[in-house]
Amino acid sequence: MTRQDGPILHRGLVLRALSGFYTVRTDDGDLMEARLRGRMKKERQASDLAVIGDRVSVERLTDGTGAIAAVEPRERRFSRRQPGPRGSWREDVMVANADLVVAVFSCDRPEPNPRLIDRFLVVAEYNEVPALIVANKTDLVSEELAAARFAAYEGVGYDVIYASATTGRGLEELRRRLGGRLSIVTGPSGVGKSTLLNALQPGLRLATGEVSDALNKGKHTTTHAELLPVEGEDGGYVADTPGIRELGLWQIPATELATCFPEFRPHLGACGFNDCTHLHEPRCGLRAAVESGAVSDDRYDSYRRMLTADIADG
Ligand SMILES: Nc1nc2c(ncn2[C@@H]2O[C@H](COP(=O)(O)OP(=O)(O)OP(=O)(O)O)[C@@H](O)[C@H]2O)c(=O)[nH]1
Ligand SMILES: [Mg+2]
Ligand SMILES: [Zn+2]
Repeated sequence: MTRQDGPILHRGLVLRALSGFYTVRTDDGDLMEARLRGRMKKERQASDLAVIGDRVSVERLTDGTGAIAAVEPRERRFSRRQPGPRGSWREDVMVANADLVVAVFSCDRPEPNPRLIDRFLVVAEYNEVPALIVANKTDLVSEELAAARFAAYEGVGYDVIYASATTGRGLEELRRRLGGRLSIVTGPSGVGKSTLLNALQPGLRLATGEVSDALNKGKHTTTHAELLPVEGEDGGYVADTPGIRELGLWQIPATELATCFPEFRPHLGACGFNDCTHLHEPRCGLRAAVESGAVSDDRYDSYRRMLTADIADG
């Protein structure tokens, strides 16, 4: 609580942000419904307004609601590129100050798409937020098939939790990872993000939805992102988020995009050109690594597609 010639300001955390209305949990533990002060709305760009995970200063008004007077600078953010009209795009900050991205995919129903997994990992790397993969619905497939779909990511250094919200597999490990952190749970629709969180904390009662039989896709049951307190002595917050259809990438230059694939890094110094795009230049260290099998064809293919798609729509 601070007094700055006038109103008493409480510090707090934005748990929910919905069309101009924010739910703020103050450091004293109160929940407050708040709006931005008029002056702030004018000063800040639309993309820059408060998002979940933001630390804010809020004034309590006489009717009990709050007015957000300031948003503290973000230490980190997890954001993607959102397409706008006529080829324009803007930054969509999904959560501020996240220190873990939990990328959930299912072993089946829906089947995981390796190109999309790689996009999630690249966005996490680009935002400099550590990523953890959850391979959910292991109850639907054999161990061999689950490993065939996810073991390659362990090979390049990501932790993979093999889980099932149905049998409880992997839940203790997931609980341990969430404690004391601000995490975002993200991934396609229907993979079981909300079901996993309900299994961890039954009191949450988050809405969940069947996967369509005809399309083998989720039905976008979760419609807005929300930070939920993590039970347990370590505390922490976890954001359940709506399923993502496409994950827009920034126009990441080739040299930077390649470093967003951690296993590429040791090979990049061997390229003949400093600004090698690793697509067609001679003496390319990355392509040599792909040819020798040190780097997987699949991951290189993801890199190539991300780079060329970005050039095409840029
Ligand atoms: N067999 C099986 N089904 C699961 C598991 N986890 C979730 N499901 C089912 O998958 C369907 C989708 O689950 P949700 O939790 O709604 O998925 P979501 O990822 O939150 O989806 P959106 O909110 O649409 O993004 C539901 O029918 C769940 O019962 C699991 O481990 N095994
Ligand atoms: Mg959901
Ligand atoms: Zn190269």
